[in-house]
Amino acid sequence: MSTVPPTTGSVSEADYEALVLKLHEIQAVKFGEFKLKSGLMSPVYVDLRIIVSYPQILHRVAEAMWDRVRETEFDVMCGVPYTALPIATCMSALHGTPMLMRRKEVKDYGTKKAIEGAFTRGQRCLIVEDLVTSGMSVQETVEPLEKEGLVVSDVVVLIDREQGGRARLTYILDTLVQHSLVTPDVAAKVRQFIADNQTDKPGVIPAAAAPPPKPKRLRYEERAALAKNPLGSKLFELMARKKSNLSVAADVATVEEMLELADKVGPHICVFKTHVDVFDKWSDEYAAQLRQLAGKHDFMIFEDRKFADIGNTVVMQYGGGIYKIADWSDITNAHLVPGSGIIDGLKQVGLPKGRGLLLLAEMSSKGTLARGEYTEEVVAAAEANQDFVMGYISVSPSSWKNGPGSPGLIHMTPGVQLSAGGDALGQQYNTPASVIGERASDVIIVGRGVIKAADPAAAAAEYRLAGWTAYEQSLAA
Ligand code: 5BU
Repeated sequence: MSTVPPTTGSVSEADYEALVLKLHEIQAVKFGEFKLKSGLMSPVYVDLRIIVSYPQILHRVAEAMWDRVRETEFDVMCGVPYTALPIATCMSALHGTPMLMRRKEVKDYGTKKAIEGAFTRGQRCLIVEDLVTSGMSVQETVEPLEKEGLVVSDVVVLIDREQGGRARLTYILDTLVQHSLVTPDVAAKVRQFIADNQTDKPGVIPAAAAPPPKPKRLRYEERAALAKNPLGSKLFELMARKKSNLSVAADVATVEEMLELADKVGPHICVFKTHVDVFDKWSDEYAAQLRQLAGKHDFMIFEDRKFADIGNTVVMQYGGGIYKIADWSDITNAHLVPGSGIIDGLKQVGLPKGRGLLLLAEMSSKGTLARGEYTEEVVAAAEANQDFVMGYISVSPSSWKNGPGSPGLIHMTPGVQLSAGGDALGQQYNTPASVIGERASDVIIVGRGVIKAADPAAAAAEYRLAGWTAYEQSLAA
């Protein structure tokens, strides 16, 4: 009995069988004694480079692979150089999904780009590979893509040497034996070889198949116990108690509008975010009124001040001036551009008052420089200062080198609307499902999606449900 790869779409079992026969005919699959790159002697050799000379076979291969991913969601695709490049190009041209290319050697002149093509950070990328043996070349492609902020969602592979794939080597073997193109002796030898070198990988393998498996997502209440900053711990508890991971950004012009908004959306949010310097006026009295609403509706206040100066200056900016932010705002945030002195300065003022700090690890805006090694430095600083740093402003923590990091640190993500897109000044939006589910953030920060709605309370309820559903679903995944 042959092991038939399950079909879901337009490519039938007969099509697969015909494709195997064609691959054998053009010697893309050969039997004999071959030395693999790893040094291992193999009774079978697969070399798909030849398919560029057979456009009809290339077309069939592309369609067979597309068939495997038609249910998968991705925005762009990238072929692993070199053999899978024509396959990916063909899939792209046939189905209208844009393609990217990874340079094998990054040139030290010219544009120095590791990834060629048009893309935006946070887009989901499908990797196309012809043959997987160890996963090494896939991993070499995943890394530069993730460095550019792309989210590698899946990898589609034509032939998986190590079995378990939908287009398994064993399937190829069975088909060829049936057609008397391979003798049972050779087939037995190859089967033994596969059995001796077996691992289990499906035809569409998650990108995480090469790196270690993702740890299971913890509930907010479990994370409350792991947070080292007391306010961070309280925020996780509040979110679990209130069943909300929504923060509303109160970017309105007057204090009256801000207070009215806080009263309206208060029941639905965990955090109310302000830019105090956009309001028409400010006083201790308004601060007290906002705090009173925070108590009434059980939310925290986050002044999105984005401090960015030396320690000595931020001490004055945070604790003093007209705004006296540390007196009324539970949470504030800072860039790490000045170095870790900024954390020390803010900590001096905020820690005795029970406040918490978010470090800006990434930003939602187009062309942000907060990425790559900078983000890694921010992560190291946050991990090292967990007494005061409660978490991050982040966009795609799931694509960071070590994922979202310590579970006691919270991730809050701006640039959220119910449909993806952006504004005319570089803001980029992702959906709640993408931010919480795929990007592994914890809190969605929504401004105009709520405040510009005809009914901000109803809009907040809708975002709250979307954010919470995404969280519940990611726990179950
Ligand atoms: P919007 O109306 O949902 O686009 O508002 C987003 C809010 O989040 C707004 O107050 C910004 O200042 C804030 N924000 C952001 O959009 N992107 C960032 O990277 C950071 C803050 Br940090």
